[in-house]
Amino acid sequence: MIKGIIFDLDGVIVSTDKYHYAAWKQLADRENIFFDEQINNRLRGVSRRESLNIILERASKEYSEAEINEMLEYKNQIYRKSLVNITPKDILPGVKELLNYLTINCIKKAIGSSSKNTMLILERIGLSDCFDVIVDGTMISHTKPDPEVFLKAQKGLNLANTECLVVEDAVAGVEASHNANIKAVAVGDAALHGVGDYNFSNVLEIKNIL
Ligand code: B16
Ligand code: MG
Repeated sequence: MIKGIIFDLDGVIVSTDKYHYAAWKQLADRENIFFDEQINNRLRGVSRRESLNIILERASKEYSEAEINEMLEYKNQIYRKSLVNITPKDILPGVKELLNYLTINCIKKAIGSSSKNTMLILERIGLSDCFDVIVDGTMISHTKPDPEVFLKAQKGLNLANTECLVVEDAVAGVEASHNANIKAVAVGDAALHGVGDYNFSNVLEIKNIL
């Protein structure tokens, strides 16, 4: 029986993925590195540093550690500026209704995100008090598909792996969930790839499997 749901943030609760893409695109253009939406799909769920490593696969020069840090900071500044535009209206369809349903039915809720901007985003969309447990990019050493973020969330919820469900939009995130031995509901890009134990177009469909 499912007693807790661990939500990924970006691409599940709110569509910040378009802002990540726009910021990375601006950096890639500045550096004359080819970058498109297809490559961007590989950045879903992985840390900022690992995302840059993927973009730099197409770079024609080697970058120093100082240059890499400057690029990470440049991208994050652009991204954080765009987060100012986010409001509760940006919460993805079905999410609020599902969260209310879980609260009414005493099913615990957690966030398991790779983002170091998680708290800022949750505050912008008015959901910072909505979760029993929040594990974000500031609290982990290994990025998805490593299971660390979900294992920490599961521990915080004080539930067995079989009592939890992860909701993810990233292929790397579904892999992380499986590496933690937790079943995954895939939405968005991960659902298009059919990698989840369940592949849904709207998170509200989760009600049917509880
Ligand atoms: P930040 P999630 C992830 O969030 C994003 O999907 C990924 O594109 C991003 O690189 C990562 O957070 C780190 O974000 O730069 O804000 O620390 O999907 O795990 O909620
Ligand atoms: Mg995501």
